[in-house]
Amino acid sequence: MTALNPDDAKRLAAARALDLVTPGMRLGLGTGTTAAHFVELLGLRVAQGLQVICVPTSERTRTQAQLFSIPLSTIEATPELDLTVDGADEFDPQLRLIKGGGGAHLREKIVAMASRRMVVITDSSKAVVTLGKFPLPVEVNVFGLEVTRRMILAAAKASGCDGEIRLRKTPSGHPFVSDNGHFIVDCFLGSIPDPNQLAARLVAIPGVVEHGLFIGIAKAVISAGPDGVEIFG
Ligand code: ABF
Repeated sequence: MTALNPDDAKRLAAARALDLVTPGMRLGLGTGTTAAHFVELLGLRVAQGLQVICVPTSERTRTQAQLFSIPLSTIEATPELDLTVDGADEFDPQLRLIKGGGGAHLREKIVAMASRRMVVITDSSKAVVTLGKFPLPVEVNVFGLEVTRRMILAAAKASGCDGEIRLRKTPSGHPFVSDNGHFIVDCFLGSIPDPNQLAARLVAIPGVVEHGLFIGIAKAVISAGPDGVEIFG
């Protein structure tokens, strides 16, 4: 038997999530390579006549969905969704997530929280016992960047984390700018012993627009790997 490579695993998880979609649903579409598999598979079903209306979580996903002629709406016009399917950078046994490696976590969180159900699709490499090996993304206001960065560092230390906070840059060396016009800093913490406490401290910082910890939001994680598909939650 050939081993499942990570991309096949992502597609398998996406295919499983597609089973949750029923005609007439209002869907949130995630961002990232795993979510892109879901969008593509959904597009094939739409071409066969499935009727859904979708809200994308990024301009990238909007463009991809348009290529597949998936009917789109905005979160303003469709503020209540039935299901959001999105990827993650890490998930722990309590289904707490780190998201935002793709820089889209603000819209992803708004869309997920507007949904009756948020389901995560991943390859099994994203499962961790303790969150934090993946750098935690925090979307920040451009004004006061250095002040905000220092406050994030202090919040991390007070929550038992140690590490570095770095401004995300593009390959050409410019600051990465999110779809919402903000910067992103990545918190290289190694381990986050108390994600709930860190999340509470981060939201209290004025320059923080949104952090990439998703706590109590995902209802299930569909994880695919060499041993097949596992569903948590
Ligand atoms: C989005 O895509 C993000 O929140 C997360 O950072 C990333 C996961 O990427 P991939 O599916 O490409 O591994 O869901």
